[in-house]
Amino acid sequence: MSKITTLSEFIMQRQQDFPFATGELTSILNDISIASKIVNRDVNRAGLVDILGAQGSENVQGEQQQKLDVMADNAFIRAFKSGGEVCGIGSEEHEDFIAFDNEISKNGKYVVLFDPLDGSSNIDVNVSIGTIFSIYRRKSPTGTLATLDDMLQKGSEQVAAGYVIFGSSTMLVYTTGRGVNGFTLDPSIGEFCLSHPDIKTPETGRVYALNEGNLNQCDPGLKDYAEYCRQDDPATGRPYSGRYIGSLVADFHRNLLKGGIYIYPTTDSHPTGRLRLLYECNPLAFIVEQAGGIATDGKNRILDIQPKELHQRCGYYVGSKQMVEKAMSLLKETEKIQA
Ligand code: AHM
Ligand code: MG
Repeated sequence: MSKITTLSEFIMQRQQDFPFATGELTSILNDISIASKIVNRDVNRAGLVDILGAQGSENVQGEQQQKLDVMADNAFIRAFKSGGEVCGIGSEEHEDFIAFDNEISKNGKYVVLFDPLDGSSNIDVNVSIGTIFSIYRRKSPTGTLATLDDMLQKGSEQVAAGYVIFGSSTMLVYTTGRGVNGFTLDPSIGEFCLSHPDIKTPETGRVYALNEGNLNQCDPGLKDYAEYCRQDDPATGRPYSGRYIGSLVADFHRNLLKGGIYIYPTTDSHPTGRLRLLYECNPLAFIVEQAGGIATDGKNRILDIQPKELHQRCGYYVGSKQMVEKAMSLLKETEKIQA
C-alpha cells in the first residue's frame, strides 16, 4: 500500500516551497478544510433531519436561500473569523463584504471570497453541490478594517483558489498557482487524502455542458457552436455528449478530469451572465488555467477582468483549451457574418 498523504501534510510540505512563507495561507487552507468537513456532515444529513427546503429568506440576487446555504455560509465565516489570518470576506450570500472588526483579524493579511454552497437548487433532489473559494492578499494596510478595494481585485491576483464537491464522494481541489491537486475525504478517518495529484485537464474532450433551453436567448454564434457539437465527425469525436448537471462545481469537476467545455453565456434573462465573477468564475478560472485549460467571458480572459462590484456577473466559457478556442472562433465568425 502506498503512503497516504493528508491535505494537512500536503499543505505543510508545500509551505516549505515558499521560502518566506509565514504559515498564514497554510492556516487558511486548514480552516477551509475544517469548515468543509462541517458542511459535508450537514450535507450528508440533509435527507435525514428536517433541514431541507427553503429557509424563507431571499439572498441578494433574489433567489431563495436554502437552509444549508446559510449553514455553510456560517461555517466558513466562523472559521475565517476565528482563524485570525483573514481580515474580511465576501460571500455570495451577503450583499456587502464583511470586515472582521477585532484586533487579531484586522492584522490578517488576506481576504477570502466564496460561494458557500453553489447549485443550492439541487440540494432537495440529492444532486452534487459545491463550495467555491478564492483567496487574495489584502491591499489595505494591516491593522485596519478590510475595504471594498481588497475584494475587487482581478482574478490574476489570487494567491489560492479551490472548490469542494459534495458528490458521490467529497473532494477538495485547490491551487496556489503551482498546479492543481485533488483530495478525497475518507469519512472513516475524517481526512482529505491526496487522490488526484497534479491534475492536468485534457486538451480536448467529448462533453459540452450548457443549458440548451437558453439557446434562443443568447448570441446566435452559440447556436452554431451547439450545432457543431451535435454534428457527426468521428475524426473529432463528434457528436459530443451533452451533459448539464446545473451545478457548476459538478459540471466543472467532470470536465476538468475528463475534458469538456462548460458554458453559461449572457442571455436575455441574464444580460450580464448568471455566474458571479468573484465567487464562481475567478476561482475556477485560476484552477482551469493551472490545469492547462482556458476561461473567458467570450471576449476577455476571465482572470484579466477588473471587477467593479462585489456581485458582478459575467458570461462564462471554461474548459479544455481546444474546445473553448473552437467555441470562440465560431462566436467570432457568426459575429462577422452578422455585421
Ligand atoms: P447559484 O449560485 O444560485 O446556485 O447559481 C449558480 C448555478 C450553477 O451552479 C449552475 O451551473 C447554474 O446556476 C445553473 O443555472 P440554470 O438553472 O439557469 O441553468
Ligand atoms: Mg453560486
